[in-house]
Amino acid sequence: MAERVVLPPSPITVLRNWRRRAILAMLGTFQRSTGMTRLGFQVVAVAMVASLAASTVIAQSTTRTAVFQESTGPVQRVWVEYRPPGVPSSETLPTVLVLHPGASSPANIAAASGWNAVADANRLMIVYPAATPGTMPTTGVWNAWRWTGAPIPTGTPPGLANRDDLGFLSALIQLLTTRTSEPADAARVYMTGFSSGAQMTDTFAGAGLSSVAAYAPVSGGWCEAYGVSTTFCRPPGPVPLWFWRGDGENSITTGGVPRSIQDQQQRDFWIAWNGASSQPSSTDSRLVTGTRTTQAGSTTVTVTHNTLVFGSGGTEFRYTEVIGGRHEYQVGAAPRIWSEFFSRFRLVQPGCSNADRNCDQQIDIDDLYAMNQSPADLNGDGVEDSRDVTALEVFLRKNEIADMTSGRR
Ligand SMILES: [Ca+2]
Ligand SMILES: [Ca+2]
Repeated sequence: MAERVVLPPSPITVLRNWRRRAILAMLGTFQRSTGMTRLGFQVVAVAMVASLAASTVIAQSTTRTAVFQESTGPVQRVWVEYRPPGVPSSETLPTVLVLHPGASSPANIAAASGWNAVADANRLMIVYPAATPGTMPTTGVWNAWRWTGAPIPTGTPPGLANRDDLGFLSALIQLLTTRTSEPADAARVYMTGFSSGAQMTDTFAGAGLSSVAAYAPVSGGWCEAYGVSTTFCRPPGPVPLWFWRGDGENSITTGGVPRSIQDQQQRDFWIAWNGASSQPSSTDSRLVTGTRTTQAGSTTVTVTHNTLVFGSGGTEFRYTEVIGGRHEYQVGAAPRIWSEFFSRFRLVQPGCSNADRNCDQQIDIDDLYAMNQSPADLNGDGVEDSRDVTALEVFLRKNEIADMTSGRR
């Protein structure tokens, strides 16, 4: 069956908050500063210049292509969408983007992750973007750790350095949330991925694009091992994020840094960034039986999920080590990521972090004033109250002190 992708009528502009510039006074006292200029913005036109695509429909999965105007020029991109059977095309659905690992494909990660079954049980749309431009089949890696200003990461394959995967994923979300047929809910878009796809998930989380409500990178490396400093990762506000790893991944190394160390670096970064305590707010250990799907077939296995929770709600970072887990999209992860995590979060104002209360694409003292006047549910507990103001104040204070200490300001 041939279908055409319905594109928005006008170019789409995405504000990318490259660097946060806070306006906070020293020594923990917030003051209004009128002398500061509002730096740190760059307008990136992510315009879709053409539509096209012959699509292949297999069950409820549909392969689509479109040409996006990325920073490098017009590029044809391809992805797979899944909607549960029987859902009307007019219905707006919460949507999860699932990013494949390197040398894999949307079809492979769909089979290995189990997200289509989660979609059936919870009435979701699942979108599997492909890293490689063009048409299916595709087997690329994501151009991760490419925050603005960051150096080209160690080991970047030739030809990949200029690919604008941040622009692609941002434009894809715009397309999904603005089309009239089979639309995604702009307040409830989520992102997860495995390996290279996890690294791209982290990259998107840190880029300040604010179109995704919560993230779950599964078994991916961390930027420092690729020679990229965390100082380039500057999301606008706390980022709800659930990181997963398998205890069988310890021997994987990047640039001589074992994954066990990379995972600790990632954990420490997100806890600090979100302003959470380094002491877990809760812990959980449970046996989980699920399906492990590889090219050899599917088997039923039982593993142990050991989870540490830091912070709470919208400032929450979760860290799960799977005992018996390999380098894989962890067994039993997808149903838990949806039911315990993604389903709790939504963007109050799509396109803006919930910490960016005045929606000007930067987080600063003005948001604290605005949050005092009219709280948004920053801590994700379903209530808009003074605890949300406190969450923002903690975030601003902790990161401002870190910025001054490290000389980033
Ligand atoms: Ca703001
Ligand atoms: Ca709240």
